[in-house]
Amino acid sequence: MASKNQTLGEFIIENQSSFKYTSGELSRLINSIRLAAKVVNHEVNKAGLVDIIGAAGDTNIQGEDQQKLDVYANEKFIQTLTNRNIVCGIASEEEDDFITINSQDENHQNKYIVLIDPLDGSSNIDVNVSVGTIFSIYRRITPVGTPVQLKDFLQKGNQQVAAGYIVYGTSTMLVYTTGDGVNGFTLNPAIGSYYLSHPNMQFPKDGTIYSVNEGNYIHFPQGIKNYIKYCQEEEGNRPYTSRYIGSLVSDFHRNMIKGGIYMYPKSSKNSNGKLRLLYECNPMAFLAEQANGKASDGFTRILDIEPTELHQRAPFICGSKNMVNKAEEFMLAAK
Ligand code: AHM
Ligand code: MG
Repeated sequence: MASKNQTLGEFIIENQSSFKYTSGELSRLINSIRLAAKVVNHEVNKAGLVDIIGAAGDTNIQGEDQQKLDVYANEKFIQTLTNRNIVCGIASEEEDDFITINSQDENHQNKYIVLIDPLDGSSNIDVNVSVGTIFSIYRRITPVGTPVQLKDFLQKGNQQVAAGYIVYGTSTMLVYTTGDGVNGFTLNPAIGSYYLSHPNMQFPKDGTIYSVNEGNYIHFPQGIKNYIKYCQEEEGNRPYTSRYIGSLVSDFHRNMIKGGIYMYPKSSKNSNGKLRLLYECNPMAFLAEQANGKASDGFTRILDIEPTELHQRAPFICGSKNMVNKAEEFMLAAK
């Protein structure tokens, strides 16, 4: 039984048997993400000291080159997942191609692949605004013991076995699902452990927050323009509140707790929007559905989209079910 003073480590062990493929491998995988996240968190927290300890591109006191935080986070996650030998492949928003692990070793039996956006919203770092890490886990479809192939990574989102994010905010939280609801853990930095602080997270069915970069309004499809006007009309619980951090993880996290909708639609400038289907939309869509919310590209369920390339983009509308349904109605009406 989940209790609020439970650590993430205890929670993983206790819930391992409720996962449909009980090999312990997935638990070990989530454990390594938790570990890498702690290291990245430590670095992100120091970002404000950049004038004192040196900016990216400088050399620090040990003679090491200072890295940009997104490059650092990318390396940390890849290193941790590779060194612990628990995955057979990794794809990252920061890498052009996927990484094959242990392709030389015929004995390696690893079944899982990870897709990761190591530091999402990184333009917010310099101004001390929350950023996040997003991860998505699948079972490979090619035979165990052979090198992974592109098709292992191009699975539909509905095949995910786990997904989650870390939000480096006023506190650091790890929120994840293995297909059995969504649980949130808060890092106690004094002890270095994550504690279950938000068991069984749920999107309220309705909400009063809309999150969209309205600066792009002129470029949006008519359906989105109409929906934004609807959000701003005076009627019932409207006008809604506008809140846009520009960090997907933080906007999503707030909307899941308070009730709201996040939109990154296509525009006349970007025909598929900005967000990446595999690293951003799919994991957030899986979390949303597991938390009783909804995610759509305006017409189609995100998790049913057939990926064709690693860095593919998709329009993304995600949040409280009734709000996403309403936005879809507007999209359909203006089609
Ligand atoms: P990134 O992967 O380059 O950080 O871009 C993703 C981020 C999201 O976190 C955020 O919601 C969005 O880009 C903001 O984009 P914009 O500045 O165009 O509104
Ligand atoms: Mg990103």
